[in-house]
Amino acid sequence: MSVNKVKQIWSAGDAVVNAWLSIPSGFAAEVVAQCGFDSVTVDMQHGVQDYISMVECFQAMQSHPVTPMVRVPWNEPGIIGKALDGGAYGLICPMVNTAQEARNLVSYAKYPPAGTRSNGPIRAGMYRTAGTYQKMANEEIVILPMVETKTSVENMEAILDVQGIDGVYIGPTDLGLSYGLGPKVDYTEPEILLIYEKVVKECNNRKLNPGIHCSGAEGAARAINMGFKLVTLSDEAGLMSTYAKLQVNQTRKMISGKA
Ligand code: 3PY
Ligand code: MG
Repeated sequence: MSVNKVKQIWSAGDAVVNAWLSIPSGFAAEVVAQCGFDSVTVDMQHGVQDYISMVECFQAMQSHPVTPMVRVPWNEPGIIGKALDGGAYGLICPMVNTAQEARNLVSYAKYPPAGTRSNGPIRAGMYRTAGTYQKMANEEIVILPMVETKTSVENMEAILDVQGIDGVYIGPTDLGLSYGLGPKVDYTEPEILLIYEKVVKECNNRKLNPGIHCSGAEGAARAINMGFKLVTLSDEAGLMSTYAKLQVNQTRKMISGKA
């Protein structure tokens, strides 16, 4: 059986509920990691995260049953190898537009002969006894290129045919922008839903796992019902600000007698 909870959930045919960390704080990661998520992703692209804060977030979530994942800032071998060395067991990569870019991503993330990742799992190696990490990393690390442009939709089948990916991850706001819509997260526009249906169908045909960024329970449940196998529920900054605003507004209404 896989040691990666995300892969275990997929093997059982179920959907992964993923958290998203924008705040560069081990304590924020610790709070989120005990909320019942299956995986927790540190966002190094748009989150206020750097390499050290990513490592601190991974350390903080280690005693909780979640898969540590990262969204790297770009499809670039230096940061991909370094993020994996820091302990990521899942890799989400933005703006993968072609099959060649997906092949590059796989190559950066896997040790030879499957890829070109350089050896040195400084922290990831400590998850297991010395020398065993490299033997299982190629199989265990989840690789999800992001489909988030018109070009990537046009190349979707070729991208999904690339050996070594575990699925794709939809970035709805970038995708919408490239179609002249939005930006927003939980689209219900038919033209975008048709794309989602195609992603799910083509992934199913190849036993791959489609993932998508959502803004909360409603969009996430809708995505899972459509067949998505990994959903992100906003980021912790979004969840915090939504709940804080709700409480502030409720308090003000109550004291002015309008509640
Ligand atoms: C997008 O919506 O474009 C994303 O990348 C989600 O984080
Ligand atoms: Mg994006």
